[in-house]
Amino acid sequence: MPAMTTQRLTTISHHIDDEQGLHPEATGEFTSILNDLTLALRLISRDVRRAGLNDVLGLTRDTNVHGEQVRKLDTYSNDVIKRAMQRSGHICVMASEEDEEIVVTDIVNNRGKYLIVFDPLDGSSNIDVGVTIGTIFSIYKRVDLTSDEAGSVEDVLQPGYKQEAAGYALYGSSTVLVYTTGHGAHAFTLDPTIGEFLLTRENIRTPKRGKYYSVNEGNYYYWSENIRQYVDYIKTPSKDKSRPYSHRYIGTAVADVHRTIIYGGIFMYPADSKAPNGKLRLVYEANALAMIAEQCGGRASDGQNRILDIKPNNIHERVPLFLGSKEDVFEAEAFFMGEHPLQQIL
Ligand code: AHM
Ligand code: MG
Repeated sequence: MPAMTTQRLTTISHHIDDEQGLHPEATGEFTSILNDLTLALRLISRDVRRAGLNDVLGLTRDTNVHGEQVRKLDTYSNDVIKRAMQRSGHICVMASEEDEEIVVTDIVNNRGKYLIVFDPLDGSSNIDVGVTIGTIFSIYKRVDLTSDEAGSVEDVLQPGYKQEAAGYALYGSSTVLVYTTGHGAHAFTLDPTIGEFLLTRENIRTPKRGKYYSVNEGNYYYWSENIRQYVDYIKTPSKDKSRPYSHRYIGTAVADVHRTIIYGGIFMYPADSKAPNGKLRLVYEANALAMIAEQCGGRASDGQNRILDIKPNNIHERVPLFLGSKEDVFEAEAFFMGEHPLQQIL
């Protein structure tokens, strides 16, 4: 007899409907947006799974707004999400890592109350080598719900605490979708034979403290002294054996964050002398990951401030990120601010 892998069979559509039931005022618009998005994620997953067999590997001739060469799968994923999100008429504007400017949806007399921001294919450097990549998204309500004007950049530049929903898809050993609407974060695994995301982890909880740290240690030389001290500290054996931490780093934020929220520990991309604001983008990477982390009982900060409280000024702005188990992130913040008691004697 095959082993039972899910306690009760709940598809993502069932789950989205159940969540809608928590909001008696809901009109179904939000549900329809989430369903369109999961269609896009299934299409991207299908092409990621066949990468190498189809013509999606390698570079296009373009460079993106960040000066990076654009890969074919980046462009494909960006197009799929934009096409899927135009369907319902409920999205008024979008912003993507791959588009320099906002994308106003092209639907006459139907402006939509919602907007979506996304990184269509996170972990681009891992695409061509069969290593886990992902998609990150956040959904907001527009600032003025009574407006019949087109969506604008002001709608996109809302602080992360205003997210109505956020999540990511991870194209790894299986395709996993984690999403939240502010009532816990839940993971679904795609069964490719039936094309459905099935609930596999309800209400994920991150341990208060972990044993893993995840950071690009190749940047050690460029970090501030405080960050170096923190990383030295978590690598130094302690009498109670709570340290050293083990190191894990994939180089795809979605994958490193997913492991961190499930197993605990800390993921960070701090500022350094080459990248004074870190590398990750606030609007379509850090905010969604931060909302998921908080919904799992973890913490996400820029070293001092809660990520979700930061008001973005630019759709592509970068932010340092410290995310994971609450105690680990608090400890990293203490080092970052030069306030950790051990810092004086290190
Ligand atoms: P991308 O969106 O262009 O793929 O860049 C973001 C990625 C993150 O997924 C990851 O955490 C980071 O860049 C890795 O950067 P580095 O190679 O500097 O460690
Ligand atoms: Mg990215």
